Amino acid sequence: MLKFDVITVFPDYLKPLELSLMGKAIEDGLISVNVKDLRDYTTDKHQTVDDSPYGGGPGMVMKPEPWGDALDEFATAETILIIPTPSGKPFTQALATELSKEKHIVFACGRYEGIDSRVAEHYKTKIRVEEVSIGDYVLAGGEVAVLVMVEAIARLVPGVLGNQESFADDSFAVGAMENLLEGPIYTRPPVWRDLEVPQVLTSGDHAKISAWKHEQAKLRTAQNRPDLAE
Ligand code: 6GU
Repeated sequence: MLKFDVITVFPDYLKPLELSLMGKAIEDGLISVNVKDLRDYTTDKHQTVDDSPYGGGPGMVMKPEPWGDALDEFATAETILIIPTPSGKPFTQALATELSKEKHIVFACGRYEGIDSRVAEHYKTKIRVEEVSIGDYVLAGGEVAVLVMVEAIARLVPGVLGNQESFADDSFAVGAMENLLEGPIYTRPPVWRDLEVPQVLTSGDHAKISAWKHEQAKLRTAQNRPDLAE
């Protein structure tokens, strides 16, 4: 059982995790997802979570005190704290695989310009803390990044996917097809709008099919991700 806790000022943003594959994994007791409102840890009448940045600059910074009170409640010695931020290290399939083997992951969702840096600094002295980005673009807050990360991590938990082979040849899967994008895929009918399924796939020659798939994966990688192609 992998437990996810998500702390956010927009709990409803995480509702999609109740659906589909994630909803089924929760129902099956393979993962749990608990969402907590950061404002429950404020002490003033207006439930203030942000303030202007020291040193000037645009926007607002999330105050450390509510985060400290919330994280003290959720973090144990076994917890990995993930802080989504565009200035974090890249979220990759390798990191997702590593995190899928953990017991407890807490996500601290920043809004505005982010969370006072002392929060990460403090918890780094106590537990494993990772500041993580899902890509080179800027979102309005960490919530959507958490949807992405929870789904990527949870589908790697044994039993979440019906067929354990379903992720063996994912693009980026650590192992056989490392750093190759998946090539094209087909199903019935054999001809659709004059387009035929590549004949090799109906040949029954599994060695030939394997070689073709690998070739296609290399072509697609060169086309779409020249940075990955050697
Ligand atoms: Cl994790 N958070 C935000 N706010 N923006 C992002 C991101 C995370 N990853 C890429 N852009």
